[in-house]
Amino acid sequence: MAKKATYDESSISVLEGLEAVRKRPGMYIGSVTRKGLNHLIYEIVDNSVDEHLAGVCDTIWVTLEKDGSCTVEDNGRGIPVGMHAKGMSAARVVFTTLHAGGKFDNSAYKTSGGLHGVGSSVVNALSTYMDVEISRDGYVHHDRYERGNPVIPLENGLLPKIGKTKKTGTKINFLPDPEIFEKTRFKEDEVKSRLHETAYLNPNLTIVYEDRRGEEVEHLEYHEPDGIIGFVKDLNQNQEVLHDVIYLKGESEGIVVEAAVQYTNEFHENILGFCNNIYNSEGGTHITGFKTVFTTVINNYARELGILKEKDPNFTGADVRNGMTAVVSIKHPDPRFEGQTKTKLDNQDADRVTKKVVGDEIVLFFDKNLDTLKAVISCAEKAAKIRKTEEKAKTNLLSKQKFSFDSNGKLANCESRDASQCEIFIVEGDSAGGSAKTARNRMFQAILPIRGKILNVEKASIDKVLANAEIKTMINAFGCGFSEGYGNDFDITKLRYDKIVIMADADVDGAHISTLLLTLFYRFMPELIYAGHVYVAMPPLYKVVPQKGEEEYLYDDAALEKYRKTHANQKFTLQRYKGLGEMDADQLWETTLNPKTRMLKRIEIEDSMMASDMTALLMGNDVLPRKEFIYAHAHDAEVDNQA
Ligand code: 0RA
Repeated sequence: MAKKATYDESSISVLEGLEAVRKRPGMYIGSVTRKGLNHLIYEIVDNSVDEHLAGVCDTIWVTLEKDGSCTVEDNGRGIPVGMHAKGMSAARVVFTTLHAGGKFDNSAYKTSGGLHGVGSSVVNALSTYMDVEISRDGYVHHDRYERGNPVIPLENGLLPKIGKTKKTGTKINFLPDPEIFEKTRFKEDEVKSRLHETAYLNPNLTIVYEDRRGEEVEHLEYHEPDGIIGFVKDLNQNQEVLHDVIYLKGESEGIVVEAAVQYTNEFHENILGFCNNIYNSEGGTHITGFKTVFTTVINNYARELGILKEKDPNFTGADVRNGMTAVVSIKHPDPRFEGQTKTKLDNQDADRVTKKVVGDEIVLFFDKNLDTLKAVISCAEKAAKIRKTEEKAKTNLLSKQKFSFDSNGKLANCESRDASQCEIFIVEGDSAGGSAKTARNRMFQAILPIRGKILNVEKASIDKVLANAEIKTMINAFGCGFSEGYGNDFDITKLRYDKIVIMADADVDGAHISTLLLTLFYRFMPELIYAGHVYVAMPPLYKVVPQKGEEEYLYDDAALEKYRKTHANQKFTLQRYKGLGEMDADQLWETTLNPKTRMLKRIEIEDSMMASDMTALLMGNDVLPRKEFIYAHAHDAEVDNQA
């Protein structure tokens, strides 16, 4: 599979380990989708962050280059270049050996992040080329690899020197290999969000980001001296906050625990966990410890203050976390992770220590800050009240309407009950809904027309949301229930459709409807989005029929512009579609329903930082950013190639 690069006899052939990485890249970086692609950058940046944690590096430069490569440079000590026991420069050993708990596992190479330079060899194996410049001991040392193979001859086992310097540091430039990755364009929003996160977690670090790929260079500097306090403030920036950020820090059993907490008057929680500065998207023992102790402490106070009477049941954990935004960051000498993606912390001592540190510190804090305590308890009271209403509404909803497709008048369901084949289209407007019902393949395509604007779930209370006829119909049709911060009854295995497709016009109203639906899904059925079941249909704006040649659908004005240029001397008729309602059944089938010819964009949420930004956007009162979001986001998402 790997093409052999041409290289000189004195160089070392690809080590078996790197071949293994190329054969099963997913095992080393999670996936070969764009998520895995961005991961290459983080692997390299994390090594530089380790150098920062060792106290010898204060700036990291990350540049997305014009040729599609990425450069990561730091002003640390520089990777050691001297002779290694393996008989070659230590730097080359770092880039060509997999460090799965092996040779480098000694204290000289180990800092709090783990093994130093780990991951560099994986990135090397998956890059068309990797170019390395190490400034150390007065010289710039150079090395270069192609698909993991060294292509520079060593000089007495050492790297050639290509210049003199007084500085120290490491500069790594690599180009992801299109033989490995489905897409090789780094996704800038996700990279920026991750780098910003890294800056919050390392308050003394500056990260300079530059994107040189476009016509204009984008230059940003991330420096967050307030650390995780600033992180929480920024997560809450568009929300009404109820108090200043609470900051806690302590140490026990050699584990340092740090947390920042702030409540808003929103009906949801957002708790992010980090271990050794790495984000744990699935949480883990530090997060469960944090949640447990918070619940205990708040219930204790509520009883002490007489807010909960003897006969009252305790607040649930979800009640207590209603409105909470928190960042929990621990430093652990020996982190262990569970799960496929290794993003869930597994150390039992992290649970115990987080409970102890947060428990002790939060009591010290609340004893001195009664107003904040009362604000927090009143959030829990509000949540408990809503939870009770919700429990009632849910019982009604499920008992009266359980899986009763026919009673949902408007839903034209499909015949197949094989969920993996089925699709449901949520169509704006009755007339488009009517055409869609005629046009569809009734075997596997269901149509649910919705009228006008559904309720904005961010603004409405839960009982109102559940009373809304269209929302009820949707929840019933999908079949998996819904979840909210107050108990999770969502069961994705019951989902009746593999694809949930939002079908709205390509205008402002259409964008608004899409936004409202996405908000609904994100709030009440987020797993649908995370598992990639939610799509937006992309109906074309134009159809061109040339006198000779094939007719074509064009999806935006840019495409039309391009068509006009490339068909300058040809005659063609142009049809503009004003909306879905204007297409006849055949056109609708061809452009938005037929899996062979339609364009669908999958909605993706890369990480909680982005998700949180997204919520702010969706919740905010400004219409423009929301509209921009929908268009920008749909643009970034994957095109679903069915054919
Ligand atoms: C091994 C040992 C030392 C530093 C590094 C590796 C190192 C690795 C990377 C990866 C990116 N930037 C880096 N900077 C340094 C310690 C060297 C010493 O003690 O001088």
